[in-house]
Parts: sequence; structure tokens; C-alpha cells
Amino acid sequence: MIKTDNIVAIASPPGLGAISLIRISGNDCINQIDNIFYGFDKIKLSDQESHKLQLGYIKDGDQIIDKVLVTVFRNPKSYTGEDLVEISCHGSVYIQEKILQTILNYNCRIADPGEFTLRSFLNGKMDLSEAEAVADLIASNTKASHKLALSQMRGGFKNDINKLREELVNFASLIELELDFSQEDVEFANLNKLNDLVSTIEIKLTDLVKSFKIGNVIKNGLPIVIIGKPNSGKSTLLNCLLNEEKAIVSSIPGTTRDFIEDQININGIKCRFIDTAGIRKTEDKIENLGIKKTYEKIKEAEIILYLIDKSVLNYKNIDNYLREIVKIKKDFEDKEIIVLINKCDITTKILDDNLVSFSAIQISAKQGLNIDKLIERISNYMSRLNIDSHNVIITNARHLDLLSKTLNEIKKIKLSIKQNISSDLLSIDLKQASYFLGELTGEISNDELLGNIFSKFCIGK
Ligand SMILES: Nc1nc2c(ncn2[C@@H]2O[C@H](COP(=O)(O)OP(=O)(O)OP(=O)(O)O)[C@@H](O)[C@H]2O)c(=O)[nH]1
Ligand SMILES: [Mg+2]
Repeated sequence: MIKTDNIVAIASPPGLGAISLIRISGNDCINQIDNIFYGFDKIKLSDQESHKLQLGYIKDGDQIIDKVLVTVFRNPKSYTGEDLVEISCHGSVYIQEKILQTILNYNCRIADPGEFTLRSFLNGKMDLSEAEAVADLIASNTKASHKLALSQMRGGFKNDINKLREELVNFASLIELELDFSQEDVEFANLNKLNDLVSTIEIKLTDLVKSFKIGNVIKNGLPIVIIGKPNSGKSTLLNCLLNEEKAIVSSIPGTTRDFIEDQININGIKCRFIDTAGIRKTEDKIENLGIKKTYEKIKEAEIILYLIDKSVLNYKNIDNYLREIVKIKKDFEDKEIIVLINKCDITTKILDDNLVSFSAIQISAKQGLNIDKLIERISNYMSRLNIDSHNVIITNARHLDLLSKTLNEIKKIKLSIKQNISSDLLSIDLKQASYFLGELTGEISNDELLGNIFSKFCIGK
């Protein structure tokens, strides 16, 4: 049900700023703000043209609170699609709160989280995936995530999906029609055409589902875990990459117990480097907890940096290291593993030949040697992800879930056509597939679903 009562919220971030924005939306919000606004142009807000602004005072009774700029947006040409007023006031926390409290006296309530965007969706100003992109846009903090959120907000994949969905719905109704006339042996739905359609959809959806991995990297960053034996220089490497003394470094093995994480930007992508507890057999309870966490972090990572301490490498133990590398590669075959021989500033017997097959890079984390080669290797991995080649990228777990469910149905339909399975079963799968796609764009929605999505927004959005 669409609510149209007046809602208000501070739309700018909490705290002190030069200017703050208070947003009010609802069926008679313009009249209500007229009660407290005294424009210098002596024009009542209810007479003010849409998208025009006026300088004036906001007063609580006789008391002036602030000199403000007020903009009026008349429905449907506003963010929410309703009448909407924006007050730009000075950024003092006291002023913001005072204006907010005053407005609350005039038939207005504090907006729920995401309620402005919810109303925008309910009034047909944007579809659900666009509304979700608004949240992403606000949260974006790299060039790549900004570009992605912006493209989704401009429609992203919804036009494509809506078109495909329409065609599925068409087929479903043709098949139903055929069932109604089943006695007369007429054929309305051309199964070859349906097969072509589901094949197209299958390719599109598979591509979108695959793009989630990239979307996740853009939105949440590329997780890169640093592992190796105690004292191999993991924390030193983290500090070197971040250019700050983030983690404690010491010559005592087992220094890092918990994981430590921070990020830097490489080629406009957020890279999350995670330093971990060194892996070894130990009786120390806390260290063992840290080692357990290391394994969890490895699972979440896209890239594993496996560090070997060159100063302890010798002809006797090198085979153990080689076996370990082979095992890691086997256990985590979907991940990129980069072998690093650290402490190359220390000269030891040459053992490099053995590690050539693993394309190990010799670095010195302490002196910052060859770190550029490591960055280059990470950049190469990113290029292989082909981030720029995807026009449309999925970033949202809800979208992924619905796309995967649709894909399942589509595969079932394809099989049914192949096996000549009866039309009534086909029509059930077709309906289910178009239902999932409808939920994706919000064509089909319910209060619970909307509540779930918009409650994650913050107030004022
Ligand atoms: N010569 C040299 N020493 C290094 C280098 N990198 C690290 N070290 C030294 O090796 C020791 C261990 O470094 P850490 O960074 O604490 O090693 P770690 O892998 O984090 O160790 P744990 O947290 O105990 O698992 C310290 O004394 C560092 O100064 C390097 O490139 N060259
Ligand atoms: Mg450490």
C-alpha cells in the first residue's frame, strides 16, 4: 500500500558541515512548510513554481532558527514522485535538529529507512534494481564501483530482463490457450521458437550470473590473503604495501595472532590485503585460533600470496616448500596463487631454479624491492577478470539468487521441450521463471520483500 503522509529526514550526513539538507515529502508537505517558512520574495511555497528556490527564514513561532534556501518540487516531477520540499540550512547540528523538531509539529513524521526511495519505486520513478543501485551509488568509493552503480541506476539490465520476461509470459499464455483448446488439436505456441527464446535467455542469464564475481570485486574489493610460515615477513609485506606501520613486526615467530586487513587502490579497484597468523603446528591455544582464521580467510580470498623466507631456505627443506605449494594450488585451484620469496636482500645459496616453475617473485618486503612486480602480477589478474568488457554486472546477492533460480527453470524448460513433456508442465515452469524475473525488477513485489530491501537503507535515502 502506498503511504502518502508527510515524511521528513535529514538527507546529508550526520554531524557538522557547511550546509545540511532536510527533505520533506508527502501529499501536503508544501502547505505544512508554509507554516514555518518566511520567504524574502514574499511568495508562499504553495504558490512557488516547481523546481524554483527561495531564500528566507525558518521560524519556530516568532523565533528565527536559520536563514535557508527552500526548493519546491511538485509531483510527479520529484525524487519520490510526490510533492517534495528541500531545505538547505546551515550545517550546525543544533540548527538541523531544531528545524527537524519544528517540522515534526506540522503533520509530519520522521521517515523510515529508505522510505524516500521506496516511495520513488512505488510511484514508478525507478524499478527495484535501480533503487538498490541508489544505495550502492551512495556507498561507492572507487572509480569502478561508482561507474557500476551509475550504470545500474540508469536502467542496467532491467530493460533486457523485462523484454525477455514479457516474451516468456506471452508463451505461457499461448500454451494455456492451447490447453483450453486441447480437444481441437490446435497449436498456438511454436515450440521451436520457445526453444530459441529459452536458449537466448540461458546465455544472457549465465553471463549475468558469472558477472557477480566481478561485481563483488568492484563493490567489496579484491580480497588478497598473505600466508606463509611464521616469521616469513607477512606483516612486513602488509606494512610495505600500505605504506604504514599497520601490523606489528618482530623476529619472534607467531607475532600475528588475529588477521589484520586494510586496503589500497590498484587501477581503480579496491584491493583488500589480509595479513594472517603464520601457519605451523603449535600448542598455543590463541595462535591455533589465529591459524584457524587463516584458513577461513584463504577461502574468502581471490588471490593468495604465499610467502617463503629465503633466509631459511636450503637444499634440505626446499622439497617441503615445493610440496606445500603444489598442495595449495590443488586445494584452491579456483584462486590465483602468487609465490613470493621474501628477504631477497639476504644472500643465500641459489635455489631459484626450483621455484621457477611456480613463477615465484623475489622480493624484499623490508626494503620494498620488487613490490612493483607483485603489483604488476595483481594487475594482470585484474585484466584477466575483464572488468571493462561486461556492460552489465550483477552486484547484489538478491539479484544473483533470482537469476540463478530463473536459470534453473530455464534449463528445466529446455529439457522438457527436448523430451516432449506435456504443455501443462511446461507452462508451470514458464510461469515460475517469469515470476522470478518479475521479482528481480520489482514488477512483482510484496510488502515483506520491499521491507527487507529498504530497511537496509539509512534514513534520508
Ligand atoms: N632482511 C629482511 N628481513 C625481513 C624482511 N621481511 C621481514 N623481515 C624480518 O623478519 C622478521 C619477521 O617479520 P614479520 O613481518 O613479523 O613476519 P610474519 O610473517 O608476519 O611473522 P608472524 O606474524 O610471526 O607469522 C622481522 O624481524 C622482520 O624485520 C625482508 O625483506 N628482509
Ligand atoms: Mg605477522
